[in-house]
Amino acid sequence: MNKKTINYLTIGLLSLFFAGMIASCKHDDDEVLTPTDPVVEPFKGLDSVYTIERFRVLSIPTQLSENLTWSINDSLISQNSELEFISPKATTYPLTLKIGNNADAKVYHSKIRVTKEAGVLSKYISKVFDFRPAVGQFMNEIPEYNQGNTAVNMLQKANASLVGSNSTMISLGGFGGYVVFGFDHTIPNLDGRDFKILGNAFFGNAANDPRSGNCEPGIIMVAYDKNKNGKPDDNEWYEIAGSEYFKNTTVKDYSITYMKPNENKTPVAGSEDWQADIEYIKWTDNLGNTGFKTRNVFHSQSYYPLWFTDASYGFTGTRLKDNFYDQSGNGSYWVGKSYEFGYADNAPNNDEASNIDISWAVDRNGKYIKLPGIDFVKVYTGINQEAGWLGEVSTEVAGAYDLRLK
Ligand SMILES: [Ca+2]
Ligand SMILES: [Ca+2]
Ligand SMILES: [Ca+2]
Repeated sequence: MNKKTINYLTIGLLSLFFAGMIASCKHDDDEVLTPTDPVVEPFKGLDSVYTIERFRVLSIPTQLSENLTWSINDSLISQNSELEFISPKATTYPLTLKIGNNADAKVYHSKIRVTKEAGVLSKYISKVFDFRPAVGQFMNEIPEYNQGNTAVNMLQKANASLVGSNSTMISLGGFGGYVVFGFDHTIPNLDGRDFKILGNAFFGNAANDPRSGNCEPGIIMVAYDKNKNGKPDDNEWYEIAGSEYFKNTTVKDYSITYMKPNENKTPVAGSEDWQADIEYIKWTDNLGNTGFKTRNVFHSQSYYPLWFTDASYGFTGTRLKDNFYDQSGNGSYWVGKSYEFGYADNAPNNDEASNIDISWAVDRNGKYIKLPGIDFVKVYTGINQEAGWLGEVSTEVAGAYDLRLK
């Protein structure tokens, strides 16, 4: 290699280097400037055909403010400026869009071709995004905490528990404790109930009310991945308005704070001279109440998530009326009443009450919102109650599945 060649090479490499720098600068600019939502062209009529896989949402934005009527055959399917269409069936639908009112309405025709998906879809949970439990008697046990585990490790364990068809149970602890999970497709919102959340609820054989027993209702929130970025964003969440939502016994925006306990202030948990610790974990709420989560004789490990290092932590959400009561009158037989519909871990897994209709979703003002489907679910414990010797009421989640994907 002569000197000239080396010079050319150097210049070439330098040019590449600068080109690379420019490219990377440009890339950075792009990242800053890229809008979250795609730019929408002005409406120029419908395409002759749209193609989408089943269990995916097809969006046809028009940006029009006139009266719109989207229909398939004779069925009206939407009156929004943006059509969001999803189908569980691979078939072709004739689509009609009518713009404006009767006499001078413009009518456009198209087709939506729904194809079978390329890969294999799972009807079960595909990913757990977040796990932040409250304090409770199953804390650090399901899933199991090992010395040195971090929040990342515990999230992996929640994934190992909940993903797929062989899911096992995790406990969310007392009020507010939550888990967030998602699916590998959009669960369509069709007529009736669309998905099921599994728990460990059962009705008591000796309960006077046949729909009472081990029912520990959890609030359900749902999110449709509107911006299609593969994760739930804050503005995509809606609460499922269960049977108690509109009652004045339900407290919205209830906040609770749990204080880390001094594990050494009583005799060693489980030892001979140890009694149930009735002043174990102090809590305060935004209504001015304060109380203690007790430690019972059945569970001697710490009830405070040991991977949380803060001296206190808290939650805000919808609080349901206490549902456990002492049927025996002497403290020996406590049962929890199942609420009618719309909660997790509130009825046996084979009961219709464990199935959820996406149409029950409401916005922050309690107004029903029509979602085409959902990609993510959040469940949190909706009760703040100590049920005698049973301890705190805590929602368990043991999986979930799409009722539409067969
Ligand atoms: Ca539905
Ligand atoms: Ca999103
Ligand atoms: Ca339970």
